[in-house]
Amino acid sequence: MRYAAFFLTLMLLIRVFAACSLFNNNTDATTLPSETSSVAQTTTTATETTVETTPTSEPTPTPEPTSTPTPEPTPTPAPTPTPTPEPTPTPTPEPTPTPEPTPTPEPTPIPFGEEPDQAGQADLLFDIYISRALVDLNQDGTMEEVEFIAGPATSELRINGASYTVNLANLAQRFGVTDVDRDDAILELAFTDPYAELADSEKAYTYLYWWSGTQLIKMGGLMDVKFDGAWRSGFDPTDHFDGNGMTMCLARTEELTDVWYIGHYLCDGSERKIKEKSYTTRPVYSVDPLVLKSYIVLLNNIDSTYFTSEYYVIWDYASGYSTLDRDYTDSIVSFIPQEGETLEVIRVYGKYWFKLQASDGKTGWLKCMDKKVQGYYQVMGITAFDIFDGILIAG
Ligand SMILES: [Ca+2]
Ligand SMILES: [Ca+2]
Repeated sequence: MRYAAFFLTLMLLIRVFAACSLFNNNTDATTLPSETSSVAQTTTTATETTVETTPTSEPTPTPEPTSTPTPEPTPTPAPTPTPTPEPTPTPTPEPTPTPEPTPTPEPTPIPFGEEPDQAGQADLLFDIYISRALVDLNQDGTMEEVEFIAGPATSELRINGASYTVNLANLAQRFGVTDVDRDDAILELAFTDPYAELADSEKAYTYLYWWSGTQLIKMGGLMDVKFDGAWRSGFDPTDHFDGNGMTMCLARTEELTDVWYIGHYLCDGSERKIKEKSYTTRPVYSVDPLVLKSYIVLLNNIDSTYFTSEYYVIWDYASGYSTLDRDYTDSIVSFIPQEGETLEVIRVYGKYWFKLQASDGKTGWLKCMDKKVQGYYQVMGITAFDIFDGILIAG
């Protein structure tokens, strides 16, 4: 069998060789493919039948390399953009101003007025001068030249050269300019007593004046208002002026007994005289107590109506009021303190009204003018001395 196969193969090779030669020499190629084809078919058949082919083992596929997963890169955080600082603008240097030529100094006129000692506070004017002030007294926009010359009997005030007499003796060579009421077009002049060592019973005064344009008009005196010499350091104008028309100063009443208090005053009338405006206030110094010689009706209210004739029954010792209990009260009567009781002045209302307090705290008002207790004086003809012991008579 092996020889036969070899022989057949050899024969086949020969035929193939011969066919190739024929093909090379034959120009007519039309018939050859079919022959070649049949030979090829034959050969193929033979090969299939005779050749055991050792199956070629397929190459072992190269294992794909296990790919190590590339770690995903950790995203780098985007850097926060640093803001670019804005450039500081370089200031354009301003041109150095050309210095103005120094004017030839004119001779400075000597001012008429002094630089005042400004004793006022906030918007309260109180300027203190020794002798000369340049000030707009009538607030018309034009300054007045004011000159003050203190004298032993009277003093002189000159305003724009016109002379006025200040009819006060022994004033200090010093004066103030103030504004009692900011709402009127007037400034006031204040002349004052000279500094001195005073006894307790002596009080220095300051006197207010104003200028009408043609006249120098006196308004009145203010007790214990003083700003000359060593008094200046203790002087506070706000204690005495509120700038709204009111002046305030120490006051004294001796209508019943000796009582000191702070009085309030307003400008009154065309001449603007200061006039007391009554209000209820405490005495500033302690008042010696009064002792009743007989009972007295004290009132609930400050009201002068009760001294008219229709109320006379209240003040008549022969009336029913004399029989009422001490603690009796009605719309008019506060209480009826009795003989021997001690009463203290705890309030005043102006010069004439006094609020008295008994030792048990009960209080009531009476009116007294020139030691005449109102009501009792009109009806009974008696005075404060007939009703009270302990009235202090100022020396
Ligand atoms: Ca003026
Ligand atoms: Ca004024």
